[in-house]
Parts: sequence; C-alpha cells; structure tokens
Amino acid sequence: MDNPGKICDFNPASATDYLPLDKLRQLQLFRLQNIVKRAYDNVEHFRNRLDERNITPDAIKSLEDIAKLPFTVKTDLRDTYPFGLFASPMQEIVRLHASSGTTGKPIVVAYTQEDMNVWTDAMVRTFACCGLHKGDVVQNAYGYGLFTGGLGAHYGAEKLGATVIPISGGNTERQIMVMKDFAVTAICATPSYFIHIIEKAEQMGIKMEQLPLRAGIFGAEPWTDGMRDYIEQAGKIKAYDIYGLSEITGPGVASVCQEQEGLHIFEDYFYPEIIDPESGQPLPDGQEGELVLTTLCKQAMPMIRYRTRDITTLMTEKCSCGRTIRRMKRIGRRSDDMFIIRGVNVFPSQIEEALLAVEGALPHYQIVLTRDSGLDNLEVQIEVTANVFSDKISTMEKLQRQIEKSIEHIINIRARVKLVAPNTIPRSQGKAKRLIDNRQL
Ligand code: DLL
Repeated sequence: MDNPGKICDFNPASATDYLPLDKLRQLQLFRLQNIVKRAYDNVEHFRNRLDERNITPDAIKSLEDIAKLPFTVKTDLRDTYPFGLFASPMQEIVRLHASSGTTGKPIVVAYTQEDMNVWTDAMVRTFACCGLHKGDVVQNAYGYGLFTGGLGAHYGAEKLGATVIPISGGNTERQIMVMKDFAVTAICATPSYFIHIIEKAEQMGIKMEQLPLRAGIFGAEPWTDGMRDYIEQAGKIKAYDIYGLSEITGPGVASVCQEQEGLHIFEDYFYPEIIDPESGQPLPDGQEGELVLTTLCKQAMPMIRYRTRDITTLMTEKCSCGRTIRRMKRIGRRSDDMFIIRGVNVFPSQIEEALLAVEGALPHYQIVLTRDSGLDNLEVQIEVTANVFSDKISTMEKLQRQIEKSIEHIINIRARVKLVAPNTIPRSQGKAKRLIDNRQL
C-alpha cells in the first residue's frame, strides 16, 4: 500500500467504519508491519522475545503472519513496571494512566499526542455508534483519574461536539439533580452504577420517564442481556455496551451500534484475534475463545498480541448498520473471573442471567463462597423489591425456590439463595464486586 503520510492519520468516523474489506485489510497489514518494527526497534523486552525465536519484523508479510509473534500478557507489564514497555522517549509522552488490579503494583500505560488523537477518534466513533451527536448533553459518571474511563469518554464526547458534564462517579443524589436540572440526554457509567442511580432517583421521587435522558453508554464490567433489558425498562433509555481496556487504549476499542447485536471493533486501530485459551492456537471467526488484541497505531506503548482474558466470539456476518468492521459478541466473562465449585466452572454472569430470568429479583446480588468441612458452598444473596420482602413467607419461599431452580438449570449445581431486603448489598460507583470467596483456597 502507498504510504499515506502519517501511518495513523485518522479519517472521519463515517469513512473508516465503512471501508471496503480489502482496503481495511491492506491498511491493517501496513500498520501491523510498522508497529512491529517500531516495537522491535524501541522496546528491548519485545526485541528479546523476537530474537529468542529468530524472528525479525520482516517476517510479517501477511496479516496471518501475526500468529508467528509471541503474546504479551499482564505480567509483562508488571515485570517491566513502570516504563519498560515504552517505545517513545518520556518527552513525547503526554499522558499516563494506571490500572490497579488486585495484587501488587499497578500497570502503567502511556500515550503520545498522536495516541491521544487516535483514542479520541475511537471514542468519537463509539459515541456515533450509540447515536450521540452535537447537541447531546453527556453526563460522564465514569471515574476521572488514573482509570481510563473518565478522561477517555470526556475527550471523545467533547470532540463529538456534545456538551460534557465531567461529574465522575459518586455522590448519587447530585448525579440525579444534575441529570434533571441540566437536561442530560446521555449518561456514561458502569451498568451497575447506573442501576444504583435509577434506584436512588426512585427514592427521591423522580420518575425516569420524565427526564430527557435517552441513552446510556455502559461498559467497564461484564453485564448480561438481561441486565440490559432491566436497565432499558427501569431507566426508560436505550442501553449501549462499550468495551475497552487500559492496556490497549481504555474505552473505545469496541461498541455496539443501533442494531445492538454485538460490538463493532475499531479494527483499523485494534487488530482482533481469537485464540484457544489453553493451547494459544488461533481460532477461526465464529468460534468462542480468548480475545487477543494488537494496537496497530499506538506509538508510546505498542501492545502486540495482548491476551485480554476476555472471552468472546468474532462475528463475520455483515451488520445491517452498514459498518464493515467486524463485531464481537458481548463479553459476559473473563477467563480469570471463573470460580470452580464442586468441580464445576462457574462465571458470575451465569448467575446474573439466571436470577434476572425470574420476576421479582433485583439485579443487586453477590455471590459468596464458603467451605464447610471440606465441602464448598455457593450462596447467592439477592435483593428483592420491598413489596416482595414484606410479603408472606410463603411468597418469599416460592421466589427463592424459583431462583434456585433457575440457577441450577444454568450451572447444573445447587446454590443456596438468600433473599435480602432492599439496600443490603453494597452499591458500587465503578466496577461492581460480585464475588466474595471466603474459602481460603
Ligand atoms: O474498564 C476501560 C473502559 C472504561 C471500558 C469505560 C468501557 C467503559 P480496565 O479498567 O483496564 O479498562 O478494565 C478492562 O474490563 O478486560 C474487561 O474484562 C472489562 N470490560 C470493559 N468493558 C467491558 C464490557 C476499562 N463492555 C477490563 N463488557 C476488560 C464486559 C468489560 N467487560
């Protein structure tokens, strides 16, 4: 392909999302060859990995050749903490973010000005997918700070031409006051936090249908179709799913469109592969596996074949919205979310799916694992509406049994369901913590 000037010049959303596939593949290959070379020339860790395998960047002659390259995993970021994977000198870096993770040091990610432009462009395209435009008033309740959600959404919404309210997460009563008084039309938040907002609005006597809010741009944690239906009904809005991760850019990697059938991956920037998580072998489109992403444009910190641990399937059917970029199915689980109970692999999202299938249960739940005389117990604590809670014991018992059955139907083992009063389960302002494992494994 002819050198189009700057490797990662970006086009208006409409052009890139709808590129003919042969043009898109050409662009991806051109960018892949360049980014591999950039990483090889500037990142010692990556160069050593290729040298060990006797590979040079020239090995990439086609997109399929990407499979010759080694994976990058989260521990590579930890082992080179803080700046070991940077491919740009510090003077070129205009932003750092970090993600805390559960143990030890955070991982650090960096952006040059060009990276910021790409990230912002990906977010503009995300918002465009969700039907937002100039004139929308966007309440950004993703956390601002080292988390990429707040600033990522902020820059994109501003570039789109919308009016941005940088409220960040927390102070829920104020969120509702602002939503009402500033005539907010779209909100960005984690789905679990938005459910809390709906609940609080109800307590404050504010009816969601009387607000001009029409869209929610939700992501940063796994959620189910059942949760989406609940949010759309209770919040009187359309709920869009957006996906991203710090290591790759932050939010802006993929988004659902108006069809809400899978998330379009902005694959001219982020090249997706699906691999078998056990063998590491690439799987064809249409098969479920672990999502691996390569940043085709990232200058400060190129990520080559990053193993996300997120489980999904690439969809190849053309979307009726007309975009040519591929879609992936909603990410309902991470391979490291999984817990094993009595030998059975279970994901928290399966529990969510089961309980939302039963009327009267609220999407506030927590999974508690305990071990008693060597035997694992799975308890699911679920809030029910005030009406149900004050109802006859027999009604409660019936609901409890219904949910137990629904869970058993999906995961094939028995869980103890405990119905709890409204407002018992802790609310999150960001990512919800669904699992408490007290088994001391
Ligand atoms: O959560 C970036 C983000 C912010 C995405 C705001 C969307 C909206 P991290 O904190 O690095 O970055 O967490 C990334 O969160 O690997 C997934 O496991 C999970 N995740 C993110 N979006 C979704 C989603 C941000 N829509 C990790 N569905 C990822 C399911 C999601 N899981």
